[in-house]
Amino acid sequence: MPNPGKTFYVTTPIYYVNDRPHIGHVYTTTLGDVLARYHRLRGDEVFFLTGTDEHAAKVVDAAEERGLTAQAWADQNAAEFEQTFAKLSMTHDDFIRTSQDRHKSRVTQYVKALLDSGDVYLGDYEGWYDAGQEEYIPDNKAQEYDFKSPFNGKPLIRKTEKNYFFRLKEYRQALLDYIEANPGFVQPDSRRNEIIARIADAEDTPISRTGANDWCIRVPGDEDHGIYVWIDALFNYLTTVDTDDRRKFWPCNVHLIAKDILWFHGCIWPAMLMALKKQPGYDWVELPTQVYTHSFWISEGRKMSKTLGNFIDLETIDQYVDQFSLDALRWYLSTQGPLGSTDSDFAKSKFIEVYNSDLANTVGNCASRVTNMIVRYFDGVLPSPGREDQLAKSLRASAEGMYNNVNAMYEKTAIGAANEAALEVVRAIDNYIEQTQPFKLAKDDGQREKLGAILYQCAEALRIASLGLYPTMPLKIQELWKMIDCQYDVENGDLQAWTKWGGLKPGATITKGAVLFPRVQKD
Ligand code: ME8
Repeated sequence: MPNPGKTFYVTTPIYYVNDRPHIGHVYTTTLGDVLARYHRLRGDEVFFLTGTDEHAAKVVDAAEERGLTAQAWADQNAAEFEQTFAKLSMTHDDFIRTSQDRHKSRVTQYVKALLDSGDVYLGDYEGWYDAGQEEYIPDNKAQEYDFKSPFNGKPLIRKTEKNYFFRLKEYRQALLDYIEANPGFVQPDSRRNEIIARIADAEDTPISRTGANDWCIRVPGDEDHGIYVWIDALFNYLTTVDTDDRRKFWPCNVHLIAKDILWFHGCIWPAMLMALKKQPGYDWVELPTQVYTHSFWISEGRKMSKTLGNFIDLETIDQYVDQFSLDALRWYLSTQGPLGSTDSDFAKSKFIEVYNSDLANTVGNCASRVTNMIVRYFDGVLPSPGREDQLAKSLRASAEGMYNNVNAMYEKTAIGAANEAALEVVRAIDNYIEQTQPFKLAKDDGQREKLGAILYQCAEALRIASLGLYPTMPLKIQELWKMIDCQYDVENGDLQAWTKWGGLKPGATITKGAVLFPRVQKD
């Protein structure tokens, strides 16, 4: 392993089991998968976590409506998330469910430690609650929202109850100092500014609910209170790796989330970790390196909604995979998605445009051209590189520069830009072919050596580009590797060494293979 001791831990939110998986869940998990694959390819030891958030009050209601126990309903729906992610070739290393004992016992320990230290205390709550989001809303925010949920428009509920509170207010300054000292902690920058503004008036926050039924983790030592679902849920990131063989993965490198849950991840979560870290036995609990907050997918220009019928659900996702391939879907999500602070539109016409221009006409076309010419002119035996002229040198420089460019982008979670940096190399090959016109040289026997050198350079640059594209398009790139006689141990990679010029050896067997991305007509 080229990066001994270097670990990379990436998480997605754990999804509510009441919903069926949709494009939003698939999006965040795809981003996690791309990062995980990239870091494995680099040689890091990776832990990629996703899962389900199960102790929401609405789970009990939904189960009752169906005459099921909450556990049975959660089992059924968690299985759907697991099956969906398996079908989409996600490579998570674990799938945490908050109803599992391994999670419940650890959460009980953490909350006990916070009760013992006085960071959690019993008090009275009177205020607003967004039942759909399972979220307590401060008075000023409730007013701003006109007492309706900003997410589903339903009226906020007035709650008066005895609650355990976390002393969030005491951590205000420490949080602000931490965020200032670590500008990469909340990304992108616009979200960092948003969270700084909100932390400035953070109040102590409820972490329990009363009237709890059996569907919760109890507050230790108090049978009347269940731990508030959000507090239970946030701890998943820690419970899953709080074992002797996994503690090395902490602190988490990237928590991937969307803007709807920034408050919990950018404020409450780090504050709870700060509190826990002070307790005996928890000095290893550092803060996560980054909370990366993407925006939302909308669909065909409008907010996704079941009533509008523009929801990108599992059936629609399947159709895209059948028509364009899974890797094409991953490409669209990774390069056109809402990684920044604006929402992105999932629209069929745009999908086809991007598919044709990036995949059919660029990656796929370049792979076909290069392999076809080597098969046609050299019987599929890779020729020798020969001498490099100026044009060849510049192609080589583009390929050799890719690793640093791609790496710098992945370090910033700029997944779209990382893909663009790899695609640049493919474009450089296309340019090189336009400039050197190998199909013309092929007509002249006296130019065989030159023709061979050009095709070697194209194939070698294509190999390097393919490594940069692999994390996003693992299946198609593996097909391409078969065509150019390459094999890589992608689980234990050495990307830096593999992207050095000269990996392809003259004499290698090049085959045509199937067209990677057939062109699609816009109808
Ligand atoms: O909030 N576009 O779960 P959840 C992009 N259980 N991403 C979207 C999206 C959209 N339109 N809609 C949803 C919860 N997502 C809690 C999390 S974590 C400790 C607990 C994605 O099922 C995005 O990642 O409502 C968002 O943050 C997440 O799904 C919310 O999933």
